[in-house]
Amino acid sequence: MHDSLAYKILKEHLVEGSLRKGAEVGLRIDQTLTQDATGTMAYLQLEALGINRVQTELSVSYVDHNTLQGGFENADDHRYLQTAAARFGIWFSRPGNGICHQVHLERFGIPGKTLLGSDSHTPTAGGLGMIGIGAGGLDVAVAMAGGPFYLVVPEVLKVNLVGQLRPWVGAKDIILELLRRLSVKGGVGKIIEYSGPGLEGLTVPERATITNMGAELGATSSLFPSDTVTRLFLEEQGRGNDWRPLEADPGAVYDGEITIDLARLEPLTAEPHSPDAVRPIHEIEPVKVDQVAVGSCTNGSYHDLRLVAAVLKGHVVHPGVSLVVSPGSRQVFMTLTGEGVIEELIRSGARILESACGPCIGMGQAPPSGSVSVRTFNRNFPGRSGTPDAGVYLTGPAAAAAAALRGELTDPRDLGDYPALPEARPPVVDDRMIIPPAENGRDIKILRGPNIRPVPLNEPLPEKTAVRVLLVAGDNITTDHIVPGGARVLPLRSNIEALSEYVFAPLDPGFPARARQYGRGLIVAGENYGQGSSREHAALAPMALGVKVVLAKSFARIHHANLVNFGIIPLVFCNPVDYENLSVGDELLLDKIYKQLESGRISIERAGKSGFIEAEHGLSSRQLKIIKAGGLLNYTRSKSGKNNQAK
Ligand code: MIC
Ligand code: SF4
Repeated sequence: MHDSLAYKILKEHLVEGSLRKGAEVGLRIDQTLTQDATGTMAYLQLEALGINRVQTELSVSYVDHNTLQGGFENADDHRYLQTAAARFGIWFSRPGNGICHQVHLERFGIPGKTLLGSDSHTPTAGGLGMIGIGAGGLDVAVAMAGGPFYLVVPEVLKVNLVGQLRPWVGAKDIILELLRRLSVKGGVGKIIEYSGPGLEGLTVPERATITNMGAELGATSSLFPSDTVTRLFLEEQGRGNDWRPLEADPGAVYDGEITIDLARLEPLTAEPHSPDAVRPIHEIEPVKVDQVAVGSCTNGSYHDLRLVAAVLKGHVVHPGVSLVVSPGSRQVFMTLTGEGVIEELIRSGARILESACGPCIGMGQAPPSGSVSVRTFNRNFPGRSGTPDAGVYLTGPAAAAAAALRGELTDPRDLGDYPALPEARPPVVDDRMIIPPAENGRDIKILRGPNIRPVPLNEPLPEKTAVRVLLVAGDNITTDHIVPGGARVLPLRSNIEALSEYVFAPLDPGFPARARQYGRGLIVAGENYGQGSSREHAALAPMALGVKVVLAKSFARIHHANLVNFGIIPLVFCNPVDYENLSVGDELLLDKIYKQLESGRISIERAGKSGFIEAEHGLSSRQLKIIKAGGLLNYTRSKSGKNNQAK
């Protein structure tokens, strides 16, 4: 056999279909994770599936996104999640315990296993040699109920790392280099597998920085082998028994190969407003910086934060800069506290936040109007920081610290010698903020607040319908455009009706009113529609506004699956020039839809105009059944004979 590591793990988990590139397969999922912003919908749907206890080896519910409690909504959601976890046999990581991906890496990830998470950065776990995949909450609910996860078999791209990083250059620069070369679409339909002599020098948290941002490449997953570095990491976590060595077969066959010479990398940054707008920092004209934010699931590790502290040591941040630091987990926080690093950061003027996503998703710390924020995070989409006209630069921790010191975007090499860091301490392992599942949850009452509303269901697909064009959007539309984050909108994640008022708010605030006025609607979009997060709300909320079809040049994987799950037909232009001929308000007719869907192609008639728009869908027969039923919940319930409305 000449299998890549990715295919070896996939083969071990195959329950339906055969591992042929482009075919749909069903995979057994060993572990799941959810976070609070997507978790409430996931567990409402799990309830609707009518199971008693999760069927996975391990499922964890994290609270890390909606941690500012400006009203009752987020706190009610946390209480709902805690009681739902107890009811269904799920581990519960309490608010304050850290960001799901960081905590999962530390406490639960196991090489060779599969992890499905209702968060697009679930592939972070690939730093440990496991296949982590991001998905919508409903797919995760189905996996918790013991169902397979369906996936189009990806290609495997090998990234060969050679040479050694130079001082001041870090793991973030490796993944930014890949984004520079491949773009935010470059990983679509691919698993990225790292190998080569450069691996040895990368710790598990550094590897996790790289696998984390594979999501920004659009990749299905990213994967490192499980080697001695992995073993040492797990041993430090007191989990040496979870280790098993894993690597690709000798002579493994790949669909493509890229080599990165680590010794040639320089400190890089992604300029506003896309993670692939990457340039070497030293080539950029001076940029005044107003805010620096360190943390997130990309760079919130012990090593990242102590490097920032070491660079700042003995200085106070530039008077024009507000520096905010959020440790990725309580473990990171406590280890740094024991070493005195948190005190050093405070001395240097850092504002210490709790271990959570915080500013990364606009949950507080929105920067000033028209300002520049330098962040060690993974996304810099417009408006995501909470300030519509702010510009976010993504960097590694060294460059973030340099910007905090100098008040302008700075190549950290300009600071002189790399700081001497004391020997790293072992992590403080303390799981008391993680509540294990109850033996028997049957009698546990799930507590719901008034903002937690039933999941809306779609109508079954009609045979014939007229729809009107609601929006003509460009390329690379993100889920942050469709359903924005931020402290104002995120608390509405459990209430789709209220949330739908914000659909496309950053692009076109008139969208919800127009959708209601038009009735059934269609969205026209360019390439890579729905890139970014896994939030199924970006399908659910438009569905609630009557969107029936999205007609695009191409789709991002997770969003495409979410559209199908909620009965919205994702169609692709056969002839992309048709995109130019569509305008808001155009009326389109879809007739004999069932028959047309079976054929794989659909002709859409333009009311009052001659000629048809030809589109195709590439959906599997399983997906077609879901679309016809008006979504996966309807489909699953009709199969099991349960037809009452989801509660
Ligand atoms: C994100 O980084 O965009 C999020 C917030 O973590 C999302 C999940 C969500 O929208 O709740 C993601 O990446 O999937
Ligand atoms: Fe949280 Fe940001 Fe990571 Fe999303 S990308 S999980 S918001 S830290």
